[in-house]
Amino acid sequence: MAETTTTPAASDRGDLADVGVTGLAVMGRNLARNIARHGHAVAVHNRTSSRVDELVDEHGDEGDFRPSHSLEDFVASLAKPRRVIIMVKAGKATDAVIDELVPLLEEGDIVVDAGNAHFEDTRRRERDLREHGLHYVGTGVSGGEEGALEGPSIMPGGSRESYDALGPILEDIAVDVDGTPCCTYVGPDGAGHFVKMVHNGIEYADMQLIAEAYDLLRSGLGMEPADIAGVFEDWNSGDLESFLVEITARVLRHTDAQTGKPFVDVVVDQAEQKGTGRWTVQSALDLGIPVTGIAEAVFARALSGAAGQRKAVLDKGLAGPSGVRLEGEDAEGFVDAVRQALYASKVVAYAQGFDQITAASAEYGWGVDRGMMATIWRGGCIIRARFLDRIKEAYDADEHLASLLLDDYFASAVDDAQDAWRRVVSAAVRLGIPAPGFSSALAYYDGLRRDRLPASLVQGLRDLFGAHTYRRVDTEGTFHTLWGGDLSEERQDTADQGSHSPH
Ligand code: NBP
Repeated sequence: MAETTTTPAASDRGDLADVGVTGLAVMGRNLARNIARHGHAVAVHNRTSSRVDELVDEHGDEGDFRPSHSLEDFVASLAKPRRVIIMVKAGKATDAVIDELVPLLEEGDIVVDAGNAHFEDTRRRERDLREHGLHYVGTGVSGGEEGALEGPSIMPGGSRESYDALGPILEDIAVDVDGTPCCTYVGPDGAGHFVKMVHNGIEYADMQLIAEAYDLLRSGLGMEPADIAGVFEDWNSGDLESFLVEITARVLRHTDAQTGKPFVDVVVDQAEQKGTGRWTVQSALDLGIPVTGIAEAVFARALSGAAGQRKAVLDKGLAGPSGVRLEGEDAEGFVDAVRQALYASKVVAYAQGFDQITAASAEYGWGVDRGMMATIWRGGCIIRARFLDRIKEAYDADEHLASLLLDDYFASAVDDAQDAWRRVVSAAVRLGIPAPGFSSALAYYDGLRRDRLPASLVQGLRDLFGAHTYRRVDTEGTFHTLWGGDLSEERQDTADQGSHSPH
């Protein structure tokens, strides 16, 4: 990691701090330590003062910390333009801190929100602060508490000018992969938080696919968790090499000390969520981008959490295969087929996530460089993976690539995997093992490559019941058939589409 920065040392600037962090819970505290460890003087503040003292008491020897017990002192201790990183609970707390900060700042100062804000909140805050002559930098930070300390992946939005002043410090503290920091300017206003949100959505999809692979091996082949751990370890030395595959092996190998059972068998099977996956899907619905992998992952968590409903169904019993396993020829090579299905489904989930970034970038005028996003996700963050190098190469080769699935490498990787993928999805259906991620990814792939889709029938139905009109394959224009009359067709050049019922 580079130790150099364009920022003059604090001592050269009247002994003022280079940057400040307010909000010293687990993330802010570790981020401040990371900044200090890289030789930057960092002012630290927290609403509850004891956190400031704890940080300095426990880690004061790691670098140059400037503790403040009031926001006024905190702001006064910063060199200009002031760089203030807010690391508090996303939502109202962020607004509260901004409201307190703004009157203390001067034109040209930079306010960084490094929490997990919704990108629309970031857009609103950026607009508001711009009116005060302040730069507002909504920044995605990935990697959890360990990443914040050791080197996260950082996704800053906001003005280019603010990045010029802030980027060197952020690039210093970000993790470095092959000599490149996992931090780059993402784009104006909400771009950084948007990209972080989609990153989290992809993380949901990735984890769901991994969970399905585990379930298929366990329920379909009767393998034990420790043996499946070995399979994931093996997979981690190939194309699937990634942080999530690596930690899957660790979790599956873990035995509960109290009971001696596999750890996964003593954990309640209800996955929780903090909301960024749901936000990703909500945004995708608004943008009209099918992110089926992420959506299935969010819904699978919701289904797992529907405890009362699941118990009622279990008590009554619903018909379907259960406890059936693959045997003989059916079981042969199934482990490797699951590996291939996982890889192909993962390609689809990432392709969809990048489609969403593409659509939002066009909608909001962000100009996001997709290859650079793959680059800065290679380290620090939860979805770090070998695979991201391939995505970067794909966008480097064609910056206008319409879908990752069209890149030569991914097209042939999915082609190679598709027999296995179909075999795994068929087996899941036959055995009654839910594999929504695998099967929806395959359905998406098949939908995308179809010459004709049954959407033409949907259009016909919409025209019949709602006079929503349709276009023809052979003529320009918009048409409506007189379904209640003589079935003749009318051209509707000024068609009032959707005026009858909103379907
Ligand atoms: P939390 O999300 O638990 O927030 C606690 C911090 O917010 C404390 O410093 C607290 O001050 C402060 N705070 C609150 Br709550 N209300 C406040 C208010 N009205 N005014 C001023 N300060 C207020 O902390 P975290 O887990 O460190 O996460 C920080 C941000 O980073 C969040 O946005 C989170 O989503 C994001 N993030 C977290 C992770 C992770 O792995 N935890 C990963 C990536 C991003 P107090 O000490 O006085 O109560």
